[in-house]
Amino acid sequence: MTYDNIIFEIEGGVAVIKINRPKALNAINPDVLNELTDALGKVRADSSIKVLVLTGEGDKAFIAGADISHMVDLDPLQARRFSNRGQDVTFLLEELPIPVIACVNGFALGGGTEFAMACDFIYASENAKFGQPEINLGIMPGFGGTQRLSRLVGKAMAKELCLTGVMIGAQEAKNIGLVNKIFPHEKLWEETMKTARVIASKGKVSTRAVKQCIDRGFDLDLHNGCYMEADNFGICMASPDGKEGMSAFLEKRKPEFKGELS
Ligand code: DAK
Repeated sequence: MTYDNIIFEIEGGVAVIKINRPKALNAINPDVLNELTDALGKVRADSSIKVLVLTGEGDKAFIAGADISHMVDLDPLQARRFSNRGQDVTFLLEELPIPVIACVNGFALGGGTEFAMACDFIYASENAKFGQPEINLGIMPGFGGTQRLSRLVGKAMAKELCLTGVMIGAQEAKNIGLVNKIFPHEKLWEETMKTARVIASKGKVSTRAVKQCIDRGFDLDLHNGCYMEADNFGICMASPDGKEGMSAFLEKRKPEFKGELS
């Protein structure tokens, strides 16, 4: 598939997907969803990719939401299908076996906040703005916003944001636990890639195990979560990367992780 609405690049072990509709502030339409689905399939299938960064093209927006000009004419069944397709993309992002960083370089509204929340963590420019403004359009979040926001920032804060539709800046988003780190706008890309490369230098078996244990364990009780952690710990210990990492420490050298399971 050729891409007209996203840019997909691989640099070392880091894949980058940029939503590429800067004139519409990277709003999401069905073409964007199709292309994202295709690119995420490629990311999943390419074992050389260790980390994914999701961002928006241009200086102004990560994603300013679902494309309102597309949504305005949808009937209820088409709207449900559009919502399902957007939600499918959030699950593809969330369930990738590699870590995904959202690099939020401007507006992340509606579907933009929702896509960012489906990533493993968010780095934001000090110009970034987050929000669930669907209520201002007479609709509601449709790409998982009511569900992921409440899990990330608590029910009361999620309700306030979804019910008022207000935009919040990067600092407030960090204060409520939505954003991990804020950078000056011109440093955001460099800092995001720095972290992406750090994670890409680790063993893929252990990065996958950490992501899965935190995600899958979150909805479990502590005992079952810890049981799953012990199983994954065993897999890491049995992997060549586990042997390599510990041998390298004892031999006082840098480890060379291969990311193989056996
Ligand atoms: N959709 C389509 N076009 C958009 C857009 C959007 N979400 N956001 C911006 N644009 C377009 C503008 O129309 C404008 O196009 P031209 O007039 O130049 O052709 C261009 O991008 C530049 O925008 P502005 O001129 O408005 O730029 P400003 O700097 O003045 O304002 C802004 C920036 C981000 C504050 C403003 O554009 C804005 O308020 N945009 C809308 C933000 C928004 O409401 N986002 C949430 C969208 S709703 C569901 C499925 C999904 C969803 C809900 C339900 N189901 C199917 C049930 C999700 C919904 C959403 O995400």
